[in-house]
Amino acid sequence: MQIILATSNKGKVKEIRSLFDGDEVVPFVQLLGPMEIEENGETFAQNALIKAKTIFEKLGQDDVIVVSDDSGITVPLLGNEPGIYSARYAGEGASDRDNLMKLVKELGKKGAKEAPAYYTAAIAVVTKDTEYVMHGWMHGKVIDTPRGEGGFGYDPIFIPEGFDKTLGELPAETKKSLSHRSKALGIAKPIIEMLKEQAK
Ligand code: ITT
Repeated sequence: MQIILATSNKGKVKEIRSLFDGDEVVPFVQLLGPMEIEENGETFAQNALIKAKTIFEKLGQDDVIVVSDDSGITVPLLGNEPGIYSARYAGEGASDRDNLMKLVKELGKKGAKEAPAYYTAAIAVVTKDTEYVMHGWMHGKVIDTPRGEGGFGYDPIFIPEGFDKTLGELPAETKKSLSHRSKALGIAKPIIEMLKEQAK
């Protein structure tokens, strides 16, 4: 059974692929072309399900497993912003850099050079018969000066708990061993294996 990724985010595709050795994992754009999906849910879980179910329906095939990821960063000092709005914190169509700089600006308004923060990932798994959502979290802090080029999104200002470097500076393998996405996918993988077995 083919696993289709319901995401257009290249950073996510790279990380998710690195966690699925051997499995055939195909980003939906390769089959359907570019597509905007309206994410009007109120939680990460709702938005992950919206994305996976939309792609499942558009594909119109029963023999696929669709996997989606809705994720973001939450900063309690900023009233839990940007949370589910992480991709559009600086406005619709904002780039990763715009969003990161908006967060830096908001920290500045509070007179903070750093603040506790955490990433959340909701991974949805959808087939013709079932749907699942798994969550993972990574705690740490955000800082007011971007450092490093690795990762994507807010990674250059995020320092995971127990480290003194940002995810922009740390090796991809370190992020893989700690991340919200890896944790949620760690639960999703055996479920996907079970669904594949059931389909045989
Ligand atoms: P899809 O909906 O196509 O999956 P998206 O980028 O719009 O792509 P989201 O709506 O889930 O995805 O938004 C996630 C936002 O949170 C986005 O701005 C990311 O940069 C940020 N984000 C999520 N996980 C991250 C991570 O591991 N490292 C850095 N930033 C992350």
